[in-house]
Amino acid sequence: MKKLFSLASVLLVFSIFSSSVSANAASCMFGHEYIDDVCVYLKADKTSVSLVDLQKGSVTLPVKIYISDNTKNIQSISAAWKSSSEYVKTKNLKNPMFFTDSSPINTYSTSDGKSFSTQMTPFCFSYIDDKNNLATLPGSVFTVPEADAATGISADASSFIFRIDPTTSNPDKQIKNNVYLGSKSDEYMITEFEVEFAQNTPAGNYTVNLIDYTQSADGKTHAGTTYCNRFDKGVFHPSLKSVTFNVGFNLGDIDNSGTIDAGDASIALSAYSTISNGGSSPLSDIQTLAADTNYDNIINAIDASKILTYYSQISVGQTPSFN
Ligand SMILES: [Ca+2]
Ligand SMILES: [Ca+2]
Repeated sequence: MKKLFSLASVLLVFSIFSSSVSANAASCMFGHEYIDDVCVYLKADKTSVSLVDLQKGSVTLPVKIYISDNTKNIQSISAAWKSSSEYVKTKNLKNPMFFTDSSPINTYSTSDGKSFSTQMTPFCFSYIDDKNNLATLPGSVFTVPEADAATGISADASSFIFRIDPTTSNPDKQIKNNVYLGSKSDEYMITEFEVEFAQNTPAGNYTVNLIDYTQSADGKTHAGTTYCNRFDKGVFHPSLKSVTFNVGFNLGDIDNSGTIDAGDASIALSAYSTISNGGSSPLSDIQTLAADTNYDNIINAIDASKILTYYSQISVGQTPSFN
């Protein structure tokens, strides 16, 4: 691990995160490291869009951003994402810390049995104070573009930064060992946005990708999804997990019966057998999309196995996902 303790870099990191969102792009000029201890991922409860629904107009689905963090040393995190499809727009990014005097006070409980009240959206970088109210770690959320002052929402969703304020009076407690809301870092999201599918979206797979670190042609670097910790001031690259939506079919439900079960696994295996013996695929284009559960454009035993696993998890009351 490269240690970057020079005063210059320390000051530079501080000034960048203290100034503005757009300046964050410059933070990549010093020290980058890819590690697996942190994963930033996108998750949607609903990942399929029916063509019947699209006939009535555009369809919007919520997406949440989570962080799985084994380091507990994160001081700031930036995430950026995009869809490469002209039919898919990301919008309505929420600042989870935003509320107004008229925002309702809601009560929630964590998986470890604590309850709390808040006018904010419960999110991972927050904690329950001694009055059982939700409080945020001393820090700020920056959304790009800037959130509307009246709603806390950015109309176009493309990226955000959450930064824990390093000037807090009690930085050790807050930063050296981040206490996430709930029992783990991803019990609660960082924040959320929406994905809108245009009315004329054709059947197919559509991925909203978290953007990794990129380097431009002129050699200047740009931050994508990165984080900094409090100790060596490097910029780290978490592993990323994007989310794929299925338009016009339900992944795994090859026979379009409305359920994913052993029959679908059997169809995938049978198609694989036919294809591998030199025959042409018995599956329609839509069925092929539904059968390719790992998105590698091949229908084989892996897909059948994933469908069976999904079915067995559903059967015992779990909520599995192919994503
Ligand atoms: Ca089925
Ligand atoms: Ca496959």
